[in-house]
Amino acid sequence: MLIVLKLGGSILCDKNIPYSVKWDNLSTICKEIKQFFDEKQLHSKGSEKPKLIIIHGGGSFGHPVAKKHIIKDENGNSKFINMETGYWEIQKAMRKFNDIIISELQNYGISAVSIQPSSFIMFKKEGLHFDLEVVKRMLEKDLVPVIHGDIVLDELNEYKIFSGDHALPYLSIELKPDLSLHASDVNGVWDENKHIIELISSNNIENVKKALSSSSKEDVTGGMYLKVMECFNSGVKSIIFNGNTAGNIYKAMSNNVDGTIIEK
Ligand code: IP8
Repeated sequence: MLIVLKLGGSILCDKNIPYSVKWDNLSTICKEIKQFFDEKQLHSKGSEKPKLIIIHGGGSFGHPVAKKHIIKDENGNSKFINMETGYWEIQKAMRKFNDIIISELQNYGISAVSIQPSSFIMFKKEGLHFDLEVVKRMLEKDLVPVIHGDIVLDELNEYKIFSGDHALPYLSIELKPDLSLHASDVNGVWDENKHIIELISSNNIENVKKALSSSSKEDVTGGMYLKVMECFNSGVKSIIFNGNTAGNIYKAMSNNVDGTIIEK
C-alpha cells in the first residue's frame, strides 16, 4: 500500500519568520506517521505493507532565499539574478530544511532518506525529467524518500523553481499510489458558502471548477484550483485536510480524516 503525503509549508513553518520551524507540529506529524506504521505493520503483509513518500515545499527556508534571487524585468516577468551563488544558496536552504525534517523523522524511528531535486531533476518540454528508479528501489527497502521543493534547470537552461506541487502530481501519475494526501492549513476545499466540500467527483467537478476558478487562477504553484484539478486528473484518491490538527496525519494515512476527498 503506497501513500504519498505532502506536508504544506504553512504547517511546518511560520512563513513570516525566515528559517522558523513549527517544532510541535513537526514532532506530532512524525509521531503519528510512526504510530500508523507500527500499527499497520503488525497487521499486514506483502503488498498491504505500508510504503510512504513524503513531499515538502520551501517553507520559510527556500522561499525567502529564492525571493532574493528573483526580480521582475521591464515587462513584469520574473527573472533570476546572481545565480552563480543563488543556485547553491537556495539548494543550501532547502538542504537545511530537508535535513531538519528527516532528522526528526529519524528520531521517531522512521527510515527517512533525502531526495534532492536540484541534483538530478529538470523540466523538459514534454514534462518533468525525474527518474523514479531509485525512489522505487528505496520503497522496496522500506525506506521513506523525502522529496522537497528546490531550484532546478529547464531544457533551455533557464532556472526554475521546482515546487512540491510539481512533485505530487508527477508521483501520482507515475506511481499510482493508493492514497495521495495533502496536509494543508485549511480544513478542505470550500464551496461559495464557505462549507467544506466533502467529496469532489465527476458528479460535481464542473460546479467546483466554477467556484474555484475565479478565486485562485493566478497562483501558479499553490492555487486550490490547480491542486484540485491535478488531484482529479491523476485518477488517484486524494484527500485535502488540515495538517495543523493533531491526530489528522494518522487519520489521513488511515483513510479516515475530515477534509475533501477527490476521486474521479
Ligand atoms: O513551497 C518551493 O516549493 P513549494 C521551493 O512547494 C523553493 O512551492 C525553493 C522556494
